[in-house]
Amino acid sequence: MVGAGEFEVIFRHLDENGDGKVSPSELSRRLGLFQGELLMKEAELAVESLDSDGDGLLGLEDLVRLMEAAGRRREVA
Ligand SMILES: [Ca+2]
Ligand SMILES: [Ca+2]
Repeated sequence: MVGAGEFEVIFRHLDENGDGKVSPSELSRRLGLFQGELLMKEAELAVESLDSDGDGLLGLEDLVRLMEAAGRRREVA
């Protein structure tokens, strides 16, 4: 497992009801705080494209891949 500690903190922040999975509505609500408005539909599409096991929810491993991809884009800084 890569960088479990730091990602787990972010993951727990996103996982509002603490069931260990981030649903599209949780993602939309939490990211909405930072990005102004993230439409439910966009959140659903994001989850769909990141979801590795097809249960329609994001697990910690899905979030780790998302963060790693985002981190690579920021490497310029
Ligand atoms: Ca949840
Ligand atoms: Ca999943």
